[in-house]
Amino acid sequence: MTAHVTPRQTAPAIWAGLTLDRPRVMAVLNVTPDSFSDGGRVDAATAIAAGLAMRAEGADIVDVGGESTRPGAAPTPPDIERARVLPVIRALAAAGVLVSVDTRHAATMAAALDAGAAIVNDISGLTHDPDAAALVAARRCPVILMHMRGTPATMMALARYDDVAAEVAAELTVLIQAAGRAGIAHAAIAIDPGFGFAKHPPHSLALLRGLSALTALGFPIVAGVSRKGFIRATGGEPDPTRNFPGSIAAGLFALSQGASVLRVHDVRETVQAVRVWHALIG
Ligand code: HH2
Repeated sequence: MTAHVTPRQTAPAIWAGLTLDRPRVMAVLNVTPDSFSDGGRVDAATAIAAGLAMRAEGADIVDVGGESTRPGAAPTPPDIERARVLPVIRALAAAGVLVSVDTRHAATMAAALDAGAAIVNDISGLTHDPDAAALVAARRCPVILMHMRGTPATMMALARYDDVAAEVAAELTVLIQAAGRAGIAHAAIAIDPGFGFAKHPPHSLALLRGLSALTALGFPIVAGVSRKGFIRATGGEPDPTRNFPGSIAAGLFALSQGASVLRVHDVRETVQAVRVWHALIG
């Protein structure tokens, strides 16, 4: 992989209207029956109440998703995905919540933006749907480009790296360049290492350790370490819902390595930890 963009010395001070002078917390709101860590929330009223509670607990962004992307997951038809997420996005946005939509499908992105979502979060880095990049460019919305290889169904067979941080940085660079060619402004872009996506636990650990390879690209970094398999494997707690201690250990480490946004399930606890961490680093 030889492509590269000219590194910017520092990430921008503002992304998605949020100043990045302090860490930001993105709350995970899965409206799915089968997400690995918190599935089973498909009822709109329950999901809306959960999203409002996350905002009250201090979340800066609520990330609404209607398709589980756990390893081996079967794809969700986009019309079912939309039926799950749109009522939730509409209600949260109407209540003033900054909403991102976690989707790989351009039609879902468009409908979610129409319903009031402000940010597109695409685990495929705008590669899954050929219409996605043009849509994001036309809407001029902030976007999270996440790294993975293959699809959730195939990704773990593609988890082979010599230098995971360098290879992820190079592959993210290709995504950034494609987004730029589609007309997406650099200021709209945040990048995400994609912990657990086409990465076995040792890869995720090495990637987190080597996060500076990504910060060197000069884009805000979103880190989704919460309840991921490498936390469960490393900390020895198989129950995803009991993985906050390991998740926050990795989350604070990610912040110290230059991440700007933590994508998390345990909002209240994370907000408290991040505030203390931020006060200490001054
Ligand atoms: N992880 C998941 C889903 N979307 N988006 C970004 N930007 N970064 C991530 O690390 C990320 C993501 C998977 O976690 P979760 O939503 O909890 O589970 P599931 O895919 O089973 O719904």
